[in-house]
Amino acid sequence: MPKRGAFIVVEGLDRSGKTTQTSRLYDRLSQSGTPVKLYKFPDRTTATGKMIDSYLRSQSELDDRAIHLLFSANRWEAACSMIKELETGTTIICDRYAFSGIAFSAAKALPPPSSSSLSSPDTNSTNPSKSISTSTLSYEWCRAPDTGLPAPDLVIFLDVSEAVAQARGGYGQERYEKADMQRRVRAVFQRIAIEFPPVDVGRRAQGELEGGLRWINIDAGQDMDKVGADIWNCVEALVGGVGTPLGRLWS
Ligand code: Z5A
Repeated sequence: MPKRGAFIVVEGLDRSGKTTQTSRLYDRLSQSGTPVKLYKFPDRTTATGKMIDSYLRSQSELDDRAIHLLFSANRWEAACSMIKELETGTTIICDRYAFSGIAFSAAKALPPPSSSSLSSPDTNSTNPSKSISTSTLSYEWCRAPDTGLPAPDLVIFLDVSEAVAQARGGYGQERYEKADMQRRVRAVFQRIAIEFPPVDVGRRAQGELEGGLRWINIDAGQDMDKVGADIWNCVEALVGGVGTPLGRLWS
């Protein structure tokens, strides 16, 4: 049976270098002759994407649940094409995906974090799951609309401290680009990551990364080339194709 394409998602906080690294990875794969497609969510060009864009620029107001469902719909719009591409051997690289959807929406229901406990990349510094699950915009509620979407083989989380992110130009003008919101988002990403088996950056033998979603944290505070090299270490084994069937998120 021919192998399908690999599905690789890059997640991270603001200014962690997602766009830089997904485009570098895309270039590297296409130059080497690997069939590859780059997605970025939200896709602001579609009908739902235009509503999302207007909300993010604070040009319109929407209920927190309505915007959450629009972000999810924006992914579902692309899901059929993504599945076809993966099944016909194209590798997909994706700049943000459903994990951002949960992180940014569930973060709204978190109590204000203390900067000392949440600004470092130390994943053991908080236990956000309790407060998330008792809130009205609960973690489970936020996860539900994306259940059944194509599941990535690998999620690369670009981990960057608040100080480093700020040094890269600070936060922009959009709705979520504020230090307090970014700290809450980090806490929810930490909650999401514990659902998946951890993998070391150096672990890259084919087969070890197949058969279910893997989550890898990469220190995105390093220089761009080193971050790119760490990412390549993780994805190299997958780019020849994946022998296991495409999974579905949380199903
Ligand atoms: N959102 C949501 O609420 N729900 C959802 O379901 C989804 C998203 C999918 C979309 O923003 C917003 O929507 C986002 C989450 C929310 N809100 N926030 N915050 P977006 O996708 O349009 O923008 P972004 O993802 O936030 O991009 P970004 O933070 O602006 O940047 P980035 O892609 O992570 O980084 P970059 O553009 O590659 O790099 C930023 C700068 O740092 C740039 O000058 C680079 O040259 C520099 N850089 C990058 N890497 C390095 C290194 N290693 N060293 C030094 N400098 C570097």
